[in-house]
Amino acid sequence: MALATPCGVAAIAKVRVSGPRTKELVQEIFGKKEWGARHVYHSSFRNRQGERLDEVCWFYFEGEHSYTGEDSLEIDCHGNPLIVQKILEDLEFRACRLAEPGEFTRRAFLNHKIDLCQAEAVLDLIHANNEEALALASQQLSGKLSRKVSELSERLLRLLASVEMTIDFPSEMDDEPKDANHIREAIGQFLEDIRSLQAMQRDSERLKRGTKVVLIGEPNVGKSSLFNCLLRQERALVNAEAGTTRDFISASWICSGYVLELCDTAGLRHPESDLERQGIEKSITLLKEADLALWVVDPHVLEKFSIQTLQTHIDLKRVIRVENKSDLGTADMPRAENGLRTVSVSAKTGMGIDVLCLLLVEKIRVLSVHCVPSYGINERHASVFRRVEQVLASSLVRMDSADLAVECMASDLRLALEILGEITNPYDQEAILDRLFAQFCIGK
Ligand SMILES: Nc1nc2c(ncn2[C@@H]2O[C@H](COP(=O)(O)OP(=O)(O)O)[C@@H](O)[C@H]2O)c(=O)[nH]1
Ligand SMILES: [Mg+2]
Repeated sequence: MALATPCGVAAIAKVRVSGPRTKELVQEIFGKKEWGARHVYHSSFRNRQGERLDEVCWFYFEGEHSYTGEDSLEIDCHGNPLIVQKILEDLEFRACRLAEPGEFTRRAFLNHKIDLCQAEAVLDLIHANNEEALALASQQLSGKLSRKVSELSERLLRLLASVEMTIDFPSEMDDEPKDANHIREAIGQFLEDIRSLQAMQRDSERLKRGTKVVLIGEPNVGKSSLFNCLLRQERALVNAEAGTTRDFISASWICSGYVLELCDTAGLRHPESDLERQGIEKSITLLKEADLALWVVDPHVLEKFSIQTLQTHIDLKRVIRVENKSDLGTADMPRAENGLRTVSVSAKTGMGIDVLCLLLVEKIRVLSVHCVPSYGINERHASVFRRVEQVLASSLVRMDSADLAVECMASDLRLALEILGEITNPYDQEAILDRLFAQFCIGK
């Protein structure tokens, strides 16, 4: 049993119970002899002493039709933490145990309701903070990656069958070189496919953590002012004195539905103190890790920080040049050449901020369009693919140097198949399950 909704005051709180004794529990608590599965019932929840704890709605799910694959009960009570506590205490008296984090999903996996990459997708679905990540997690939960893996396994099985034919009926294989070529080609194609799956890991992870946008530029150009203006709150200190921002500050910012991580950094100049030097080093590190950078400049002041320096840290395609302080009038300073997207804004009056947001969204879309993975590949999947790749690539090399017996080829293919299966059904199950479900909340 567990509370499945967040702790705290809310309209409704949901308590979940799962396990073989659920039926007895429903009889005991609600005093019913018969009830239908997946129907809503309205009853008083009375504790063992007969004291009414709340008016609740409850649902019963039978065996394989439940989330966990076992008989389960969901109780919707009023969202008062005190009521929830009393209900949980009463259930404990009735010999229920509090669930571990992710235990409901773990049971769903153990009862074959979902496979492991679908269980991972449940976690991704709950934590997705942008549309693409949500769509990806939802597809994964419906079994998209699982289907891909079974298609890949099918291909390996077919290859194994043709290799085994060669072993069993060597005399009938009058066309042997053609057959070897076919196997070689099929393995080559297979390797290409799993390499492209591995390459989807980087973008899958960007989607999960959100796009990182870094404000970079010389001191006093108005980076912190822009940071506050975009977030619509006074988060960063703003001062006419140069070198105000020493440490970087980051905040979550939702821009046209995209969840971004916006970072304000220390201004780039020759540092006047050790502390400022450390701040500047951190700015450069952040710039290198950034998905996008807003290069803030004050066009009324001669620039010392050059575009060439910028280019050594980030691809200019990922940069927008923001000319700030436009409320002070147009400036005569030369604009950056090189086709950088430029926008004129005033962090003070808010002028041009809408255009900047549009440009930013356009950049994010470009990143999204070119970099939306078809499958959500996490580190565990990528490492399985890497191991499959190693086995098959070495097989191919030995096949080319003609020192690979067909029997060995067959055993390599069997090994690759076994490893591939770990995506949906891991070999070292307990350890992997413990690691995965520790990231879940209690009640999921
Ligand atoms: N007129 C004008 N002043 C600004 C604008 N943005 C920032 N400032 C001023 O420029 C100075 C430096 O701003 P700050 O945000 O601390 O710059 P940072 O060092 O780049 O973070 C402050 O005095 C701000 O009030 C703007 O759009 N227009
Ligand atoms: Mg600042």
